[in-house]
Amino acid sequence: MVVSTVLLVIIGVTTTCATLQNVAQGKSAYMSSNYYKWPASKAVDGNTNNNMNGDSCFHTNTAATNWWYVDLGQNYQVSLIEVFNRKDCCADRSKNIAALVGTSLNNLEQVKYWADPLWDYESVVFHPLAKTVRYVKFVQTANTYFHLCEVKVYARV
Ligand SMILES: [Ca+2]
Repeated sequence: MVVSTVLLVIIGVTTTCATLQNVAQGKSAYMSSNYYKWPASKAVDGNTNNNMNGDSCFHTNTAATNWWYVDLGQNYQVSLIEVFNRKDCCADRSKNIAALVGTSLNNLEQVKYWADPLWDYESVVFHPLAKTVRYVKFVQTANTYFHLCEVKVYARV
């Protein structure tokens, strides 16, 4: 009886635990301008290679304000956003960056602001309560180029 009760508990836990999955990978991404051969899609190609010559980071032109966003295609219950900065050089350009999320591009909520340059890896955590998100956008006001190598958005699926 004890064994069967334990088994039932284990089965119950297993079936109610949804797995977190990166729902940004391969989705449509957009940015304020495109520099050379590094479009917005490079930050959702599933590759965290942080060397620009690895061709897996996006890169805008220089501007007072630059932005990048991904459209997840539908609303998800997002628990975690991971950001991978460029590391081969110029990582300090990635500063004065606001992270915004929401279900409409016209009504995004700022959930983080990095005034100082990003580390190699940064994250935004929505735990224990996930946020309903379709768009994840970063707006950089650093009067320089904007480049990131990967953005991962984890949701229960
Ligand atoms: Ca990448």
